Amino acid sequence: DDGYRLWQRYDKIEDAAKLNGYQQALAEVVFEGNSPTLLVAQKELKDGLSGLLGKAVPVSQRITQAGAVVAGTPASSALIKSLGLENRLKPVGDEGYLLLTTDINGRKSTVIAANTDVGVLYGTFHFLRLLQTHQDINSLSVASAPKIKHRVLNHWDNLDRTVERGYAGFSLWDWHRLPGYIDQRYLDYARANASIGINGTVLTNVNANALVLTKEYLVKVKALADAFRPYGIKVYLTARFSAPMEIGGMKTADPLDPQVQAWWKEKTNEIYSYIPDFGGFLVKADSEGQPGPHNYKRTQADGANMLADAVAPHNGIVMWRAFVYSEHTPDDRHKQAFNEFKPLDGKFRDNVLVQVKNGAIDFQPREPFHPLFGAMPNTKLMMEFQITQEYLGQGTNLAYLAPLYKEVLESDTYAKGKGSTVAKVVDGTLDNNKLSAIAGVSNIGTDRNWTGHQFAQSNWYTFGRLAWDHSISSEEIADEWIKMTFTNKDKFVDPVKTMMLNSHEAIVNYMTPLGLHHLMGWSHHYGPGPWIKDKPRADWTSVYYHQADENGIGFDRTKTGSNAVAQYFPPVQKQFGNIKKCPEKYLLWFHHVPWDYKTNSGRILWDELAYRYTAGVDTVRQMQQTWNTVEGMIDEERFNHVKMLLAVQEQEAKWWRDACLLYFQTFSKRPIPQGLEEPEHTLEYYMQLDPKFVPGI
Ligand code: BDP
Repeated sequence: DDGYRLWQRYDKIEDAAKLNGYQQALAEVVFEGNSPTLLVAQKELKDGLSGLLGKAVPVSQRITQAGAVVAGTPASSALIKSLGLENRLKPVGDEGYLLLTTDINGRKSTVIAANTDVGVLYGTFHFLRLLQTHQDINSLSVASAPKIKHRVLNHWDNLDRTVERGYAGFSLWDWHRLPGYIDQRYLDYARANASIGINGTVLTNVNANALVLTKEYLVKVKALADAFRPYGIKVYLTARFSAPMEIGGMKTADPLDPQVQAWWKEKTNEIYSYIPDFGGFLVKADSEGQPGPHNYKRTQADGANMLADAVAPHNGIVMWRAFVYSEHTPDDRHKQAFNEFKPLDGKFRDNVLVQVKNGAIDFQPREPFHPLFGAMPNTKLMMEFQITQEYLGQGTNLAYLAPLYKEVLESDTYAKGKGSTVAKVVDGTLDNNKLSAIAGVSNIGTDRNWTGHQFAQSNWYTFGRLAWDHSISSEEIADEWIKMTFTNKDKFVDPVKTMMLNSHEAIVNYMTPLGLHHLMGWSHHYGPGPWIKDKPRADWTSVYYHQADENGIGFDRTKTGSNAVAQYFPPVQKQFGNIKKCPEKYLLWFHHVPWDYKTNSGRILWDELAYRYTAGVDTVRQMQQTWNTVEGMIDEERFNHVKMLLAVQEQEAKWWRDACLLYFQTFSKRPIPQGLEEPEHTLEYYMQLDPKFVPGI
């Protein structure tokens, strides 16, 4: 089994009692209506039930026996309309659904009802998930609606099909064969997204190429949009700020120039002529070499509003990234986005969302939440998570990311007093915004199993599930995913769940424990590079972030240092800014701490660092042992795939530990604590493994 089917496996249920119960309860599918979306839902239900129950389940237009699964909207189905569900349907809105067990003319039936066709599709996937995870379906009374409106994947895909920070092959979008050739994979992709409620996809890299906005490409984009539409997925594009010059022949891209504004309006109208439900634009401006309003001494709001005005007549949105920082600004990189955006609060149009990364630096294994969350009450802020594992071991490491996402979403900003969580900022409830969004930088590519590492599928799954409902726990999501992806057997589910739940912390430990960050190899970000220094940009080096010297280690972001803590609300400031109160996981993020500082464990900082690095490696070894115990419970191909990658991960974890400890030891001048493994090689050995570090290369 190569993993292509993701979590959408409808193999016959093995547990005989469960199977029997479901077979009794589910006899036929009753479906009226034939919109493209309803047809997709109908097929899903028929295929899903037939597969899981191991018998052909017929589809009919009306109920012929007990055990009917009736799906539809009051508009598409007279039967659903006759159930009088209006009051219950109202609160679930235009994407939610109801799953109900009810009697229809004396026959026990299951109802999947929604206000819209896509709601029916989402309800269908939920219902199938219940069966895939062996839940009781005898007295269903479920009402579900997404907490966030736009749940969007960001593909960092280039037009030449390379994927920036992609570790799972090439881009799915085969521009060469589009628009004529619709690869089955596009439909499978859309179906997988729909199954977890993802309703938007940005096809192109934030480091944008204006060519995608030319007619030649727009007809290809249209073909993709047409393929995705039945699955409830809207297409978005990245807009290169300088496009009016690059493809429009203009001399400027100044957002306040009426001709530039007119160009974007016309371009946008053209896009909508191909794709009437085009979602809008995502923009990276004034960051890492991308052009932007700064080039014309304009603000981020000027830039965003120009595009917002162009898409507004079509109900489009603009997702304007807050990832703006510059090597010419002497200030701590942590502070720059806040300083740039906070003064613009209230200046953005209604259809602009400012897209903020979860932390202020850059998708590190762990970051405290970005101080912009809660700080712009008059602006819609959306979350950007990274699903692809740029800084989390890339294609070889098993990292289940629900705990990372949850930690950020549950962080309290104190913007409006206690309980003002990041999640409430993002879902719009804190500031009463109807327009809300969340983005995940995709980890999907042409690899047969889509994500490279089999377990990386769980992060795609998690992103969708949390985008729909951020209150679901990491445990629940892992539980569902394991059961759907592998098996329901407890002997597999329980240990593998533990392994997943520990995996993120393990990586934090062996890469960047105690709040360390950005120690990865230069530019590629693979493997340890704590020694990186003397590069054209200080804020792309490691020494900038760890600040190790013979007194101690860590970035002082308190009053005595960069004072980035001042960007948080006072209760948070007081916590992060006080070395005694700062959660140890963020210690070196906010404080420069002496080597002999006593940590919570009673050990001095240097020893604690060594223990954490070692604990990370040990956890990976435990993961290997756990995995070995499940041999034979699943197919050999996926078992071996994971086993081999865990072995690679163990090597890499050790590499990280040994390299970092040896390097930091040159400052701490203390021995590796007794009882802990000595590093395998010398520091010089590890340094020369990173060819980019060798002077002259
Ligand atoms: C960094 C990546 C870089 C991206 C950038 C971004 O290293 O490839 O272009 O973020 O988010 O994490 O724009």
